[in-house]
Amino acid sequence: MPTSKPDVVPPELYARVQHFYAHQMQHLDGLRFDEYAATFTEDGVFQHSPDAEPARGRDGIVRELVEFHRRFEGDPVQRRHWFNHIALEPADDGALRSTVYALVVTVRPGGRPETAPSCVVHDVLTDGPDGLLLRSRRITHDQHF
Ligand code: SDN
Repeated sequence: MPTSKPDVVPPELYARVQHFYAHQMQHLDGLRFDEYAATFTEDGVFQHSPDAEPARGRDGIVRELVEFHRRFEGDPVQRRHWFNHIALEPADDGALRSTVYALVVTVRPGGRPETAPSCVVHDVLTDGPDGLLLRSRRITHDQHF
């Protein structure tokens, strides 16, 4: 008789995390930065690139995303962040560690999709009265290794 492994995440929680990511990344790709930032805790930390300073708090996250996206001003680009291989592990303090593969796909009108960067997302999620929220997100880029 197999014993239940303590590190196995219940399927319902796994599905909630997928649902959370789907809405969150559609906010980002739709340039709804306030909504994206609201998926973090009030004191959440977000580092989208190894060479960027971590942004702290929801206002700081919005400021960082507005600043980052200035490079696309006047450029009719659609970026989409594709998540796959969501690996969840319960942390000792009740939080949830999530490690995810992510590809950023870029398309311009009439153009072909370009895929870059290829990333790994290192998240810490909390599950409380407001549902799932990100305590921290750190993104590593494969070209830096
Ligand atoms: O929020 C993310 C991001 C993200 O915000 C990214 C940004 O620029 C703003 C979740 C998962 C992955 C990512 C990846 C990136 C890539 C990063 C740098 C770039 O596109 O050059």
